[in-house]
Amino acid sequence: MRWLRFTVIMIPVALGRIIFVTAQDAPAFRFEQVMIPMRDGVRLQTVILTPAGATGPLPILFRRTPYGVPSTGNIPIAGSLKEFMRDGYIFVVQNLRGRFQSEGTFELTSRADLQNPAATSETTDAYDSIEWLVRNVPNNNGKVGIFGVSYDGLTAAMTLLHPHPALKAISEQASPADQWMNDDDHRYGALRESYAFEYAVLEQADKNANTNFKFETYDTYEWYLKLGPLSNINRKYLRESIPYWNSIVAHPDYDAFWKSEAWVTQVQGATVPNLNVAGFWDQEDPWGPWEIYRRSEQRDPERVNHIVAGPWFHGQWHAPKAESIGLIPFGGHDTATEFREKFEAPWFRYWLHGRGEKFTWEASTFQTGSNTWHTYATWPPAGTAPTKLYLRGDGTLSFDPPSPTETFVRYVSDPANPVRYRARPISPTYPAGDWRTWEVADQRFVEHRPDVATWVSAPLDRDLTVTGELAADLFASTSGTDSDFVVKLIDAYPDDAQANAWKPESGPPPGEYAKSLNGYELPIAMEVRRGRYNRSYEHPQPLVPNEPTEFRIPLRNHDHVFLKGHRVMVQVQSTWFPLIDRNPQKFVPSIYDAKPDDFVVATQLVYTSRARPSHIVLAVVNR
Ligand code: PG9
Repeated sequence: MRWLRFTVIMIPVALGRIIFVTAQDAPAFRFEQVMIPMRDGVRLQTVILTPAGATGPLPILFRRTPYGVPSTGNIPIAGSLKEFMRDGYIFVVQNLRGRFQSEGTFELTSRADLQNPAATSETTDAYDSIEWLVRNVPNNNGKVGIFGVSYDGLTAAMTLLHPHPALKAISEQASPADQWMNDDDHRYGALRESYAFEYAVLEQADKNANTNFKFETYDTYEWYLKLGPLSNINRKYLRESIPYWNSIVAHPDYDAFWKSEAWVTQVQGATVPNLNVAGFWDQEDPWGPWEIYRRSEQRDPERVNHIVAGPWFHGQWHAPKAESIGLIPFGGHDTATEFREKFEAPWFRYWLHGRGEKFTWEASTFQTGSNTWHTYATWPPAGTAPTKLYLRGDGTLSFDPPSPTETFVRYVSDPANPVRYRARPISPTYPAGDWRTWEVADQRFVEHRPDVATWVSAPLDRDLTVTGELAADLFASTSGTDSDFVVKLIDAYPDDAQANAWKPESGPPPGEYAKSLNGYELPIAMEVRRGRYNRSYEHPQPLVPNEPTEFRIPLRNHDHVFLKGHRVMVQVQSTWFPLIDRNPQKFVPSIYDAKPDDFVVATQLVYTSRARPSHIVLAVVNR
């Protein structure tokens, strides 16, 4: 992205999200580095940035990260920092245990065993650090806020399990919540192969660095395909040197290991005011914030648990500006600045400075399609109705139920020729390239593959607004004994859509026709279901060959308007590579130990009849 290039100093907020700033002559902050002792004696490298010339006691804004802390107080003021500086905070940034100069071991874990007084976790490390900070940082006002995106957000979110009394507000942003169920590493047990592997290397290859795996080929699709079975990652490359990767392959199912990682299951209510933040096109952690929000809602008498969601890739709300994602414009809004000015800064201002208004809404979204901000008194909002959109035997989509005649759509899935998840060449995940925006990629690049089944509605005669949780209910069979089903819900733009984005008189820039929005197929929701886990996450079972089976596939929360004239589209496929590892399509005890011969071609049927009515459940507003 262009704004990457003219940056003088970068403060890593978390990988993929960076605050960009322009260096100033005089340091903006007084810089101090300390080693803060935890309850087990391990000391964590912590940087304290006090605004130069600050007068009066200030609250502390704390961020905990595995990615490295600033090394100077000469930090230019931009992004969130710009908005925060208007109110005044002492900023504290800490490396997690085992990262950079922090002592201890970085396990890349979100386990929190609060019953065991000897156990440490991100919950206890945050608690111990806040205790130290309020006692030792000069001129603090005794109030602490914690925030961050992704891993930094996880460390903020985990304070919910046992908040220090001085912790008055948090904002978890794109935090994962249960790494087997969703977000970075898996989707309901289906391994996110490229991400899980590349991220584990990034954070565990070198304590003092963020390490990008060196691929031998430019196109990682080719690399992962040539790799063959997943066991070759350790056999040929890592040789068991990356503990988190070893854990992943040792624990294919939802066992005690993953259940203890699922820290969110301990959340039973709102323990501290929390502003959850989610991106609708977050390519890493789209689910965690909603799950943290949902669990905190179980008990929130003071109404201090809120969610803000917008049209963003992972952490895009911290970019200097967010006026579009990929080719998709946001109707003239700079949604990043708007987010920070309307939500993030006022949030901490209210809870830490005691100024401004308490939020009275439950959820705020930047609704995609209509490009407008909305606030909701409840989530999902009143007035939405779960509405079934049926996949029909003739390739259409309709709100009318299908006929009783048994019909289906057939395709053949071959793990040797998997459907790519984005157009080749597929650059490595890190350092962030096309990865950030792949979730808005035009799906025409796979539409005519014979192993991608497509359904499409007639052009809409009026806007179709969907606000709330979406799902797919697929009736399907496979000739194999295990299989994946990937569902994509797509907004298919009309052929003249570009006129609405570029001014008609200017038209697309020369040579940019292929990049136009005309006929664009924009994914709104995408998810995968791994057949072996259809009945039980703990005890995978083979599918019965050719037996029609119901697969329920959650598609998460959304707020989108399919505009009049657009069409709704659904694609179903059985590979999504190398985002998701290949299912051998033959049941084996662990896919991670599958042998080359286990990978077989399978014939898939998606049923479209009244008895087996495959459909999408849309949360439709006032249709
Ligand atoms: N998505 C990254 C991550 C968070 C938590 C655990 C593992 C990975 C991140 O961007 O920080």
